[in-house]
Amino acid sequence: MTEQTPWSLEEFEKNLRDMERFYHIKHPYHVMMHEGKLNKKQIQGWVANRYYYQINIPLKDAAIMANCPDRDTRAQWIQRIIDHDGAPGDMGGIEAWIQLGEAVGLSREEIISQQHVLPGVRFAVDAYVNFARQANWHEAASSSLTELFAPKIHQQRLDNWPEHYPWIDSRGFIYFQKRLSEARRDVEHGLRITLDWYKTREQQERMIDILKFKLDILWSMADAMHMAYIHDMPPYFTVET
Ligand code: AHQ
Repeated sequence: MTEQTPWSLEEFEKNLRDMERFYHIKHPYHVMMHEGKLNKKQIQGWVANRYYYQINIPLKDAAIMANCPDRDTRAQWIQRIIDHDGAPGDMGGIEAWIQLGEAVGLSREEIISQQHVLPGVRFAVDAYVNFARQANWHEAASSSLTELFAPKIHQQRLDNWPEHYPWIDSRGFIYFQKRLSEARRDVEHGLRITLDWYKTREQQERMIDILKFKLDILWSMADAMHMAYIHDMPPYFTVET
């Protein structure tokens, strides 16, 4: 088979951005959320489950740093851990997420206990962290590029939650506001690493597959929540306890 011609940088970036069609903004759970069709339990379920994703992002980013020998990359990447874990004068995204949980009526203890985390959500998040631990650090770094599409979904929440969910204390929106700028900055760095690293057509197509793997993670998390909170079919719902 003849070696296929690599995509130009413009083609490669376009093909990455075209993966937006698989983004979880299209998942019925998120569509119902943005249309104001979720009830309090369904919003609480989403916040309580996404907490598990949020506390694992710093572990994922630390795994990437542990595998990355390049000092300049690490000096930039470390900001992602600080954004979530916090620093003097900045409560951090995990604390902001707990505040979102309290704003939707969950207690701090309930959120931190992970008692609501569904097996399907846990498996998807753990798959992401384990991928970051085992993969080449460039591939793990590239997998964060689903955030190319994240500002839009954060902005949608800021735009329509106050109208659709007036019972949610606006303190809870701090997280989404934070991510708007952080995601844009992270994507700039992640895109640069990605466009510089994948040279052959085979490597470029591997990157598209990696991005699809991460999109599958986000979609699968929403699937687990949809079964449990929309169809009222949580794991073992048929089992007599
Ligand atoms: O709140 C999110 C976040 O901190 C991150 C980190 C980044 C990564 O490293 O994979 N991805 C991500 C995402 C966050 N929020 C999601 C949402 O829909 O609220 C979107 C998600 C992403 O697109 O990967």
